Amino acid sequence: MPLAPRLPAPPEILAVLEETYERVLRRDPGEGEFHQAVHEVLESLGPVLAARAGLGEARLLERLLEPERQIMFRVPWQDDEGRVHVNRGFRVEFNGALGPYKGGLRFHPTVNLGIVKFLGFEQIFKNALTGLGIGGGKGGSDFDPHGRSDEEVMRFCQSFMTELYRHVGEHTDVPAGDIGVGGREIGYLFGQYRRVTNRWEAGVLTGKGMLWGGSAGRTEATGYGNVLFTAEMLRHRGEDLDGQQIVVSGSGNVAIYTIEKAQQLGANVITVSDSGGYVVDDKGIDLDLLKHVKEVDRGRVSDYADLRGSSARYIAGGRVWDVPADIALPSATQNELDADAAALLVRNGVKAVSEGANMPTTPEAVHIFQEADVAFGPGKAANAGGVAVSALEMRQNAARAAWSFAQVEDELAGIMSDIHATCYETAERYGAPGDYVVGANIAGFERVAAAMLAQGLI
Ligand code: NDP
Ligand code: 2IT
Repeated sequence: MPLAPRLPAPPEILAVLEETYERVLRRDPGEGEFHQAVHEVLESLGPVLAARAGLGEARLLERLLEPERQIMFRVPWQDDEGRVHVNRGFRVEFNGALGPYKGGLRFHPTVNLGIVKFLGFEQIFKNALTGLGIGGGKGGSDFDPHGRSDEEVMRFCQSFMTELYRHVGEHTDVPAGDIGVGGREIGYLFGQYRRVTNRWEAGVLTGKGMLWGGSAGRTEATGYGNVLFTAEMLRHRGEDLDGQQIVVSGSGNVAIYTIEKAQQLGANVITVSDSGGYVVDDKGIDLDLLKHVKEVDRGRVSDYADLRGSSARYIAGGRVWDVPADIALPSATQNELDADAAALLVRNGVKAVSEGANMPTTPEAVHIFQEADVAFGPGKAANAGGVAVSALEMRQNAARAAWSFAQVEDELAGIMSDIHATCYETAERYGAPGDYVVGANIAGFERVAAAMLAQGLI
């Protein structure tokens, strides 16, 4: 896809952006999601490069697009029947200019180097926007935890950490959860790190249990943060969440706590989904039931529909975007909301779309929303609450302190409001009022670029 710059810039700058993108396509073939994430950022950067000629001489874009370090390793493990499996492990330490590499681990069969690089690249800008001194990284494995026993997941995590421990550390690289990695997996990973290093190094992972160094509010942070970001976007348009009808996709960590905060603020959330299909609940999602099905039983949204009674219907294979709503909060995975879905949401009167997941909206769909003047919150701003509270967890670990839930929630609200203001003001400054995509990309880039230039050619 050719670049379609979002902002005007001199032809020689646009040529540099084109060349940079071509180079990525040539040097990193087959990494479609990474290309997509790079494409979106480059489209925003024209005027920034034009204003600062030194960036070109420093080859800053080329350096930014080349991870500082990429680690791939074998993860052998045995299932409960004694069969041997061999998975692939990844950690991409993308950019450490602002602090230790920070970003989650994803366990999902679709994980490959291109996916980890797209996620790590997004994380650089997201983490910069938090203002909390964290660099960008991401990791994971093509291991599929679905249907695996606790013992199998434990053996996998132990094998994964038996290699990963060499590369991580509280001052080096601090992983956390993402798809397929939650409190259970972080526990097994932390146990193995402690065992092989013989160190109590709480700050090496975030998302830990509350008894052993975890932060209050980390579980809730991503979903809560996205709802707070959505509320800020609405406030700038003279609206709030009270009484709004919301469709949420996914039914994991991000989706569940998105629903919780949206309900607290008076909204009516009527859908959840997983890779099998979706549920519409006319009475609004029963959160206690959803948490029981997903967090206790590790079940499916179809189980929720079975247990909920007549208000809920399960539609196998469908998508939540078919359900009319005021607000859509995609919270499952990348590219789950395409142009057809966006056009339908717009026809049905959607006012705001905010990304709980990373890159869930295709570029064509983003375009459709923005053309229709729908408030659009890009993930690198809207879902930054999770990694922000991870940084607060690191801060508590360094001080051997434990903050209350209320204190963390208060900090999170301040951080999300600051991120919103930064994106909003940056977009205005560059002549694109209301364009949070431009605001997030430029504001994130400016911080990382300034730190990279100050630290010299490394
Ligand atoms: P979980 O594993 O808790 O939940 C993931 C949910 O998304 C499940 O309902 C899952 O359904 C669904 N899903 C995953 N992959 C697919 C797919 N290929 N097609 C359809 N549905 C899918 O993950 P999280 O809630 O933690 O993460 C969700 C998204 O939010 C991801 O994009 C992640 O990168 C992003 N994110 C997460 C943060 C965090 O703190 N956890 C922070 C910021 C962003 P099924 O069980 O059927 O696979
Ligand atoms: O995408 C993300 O920001 C995360 N999965 C959370 C990363 C973290 O380090 O908490």
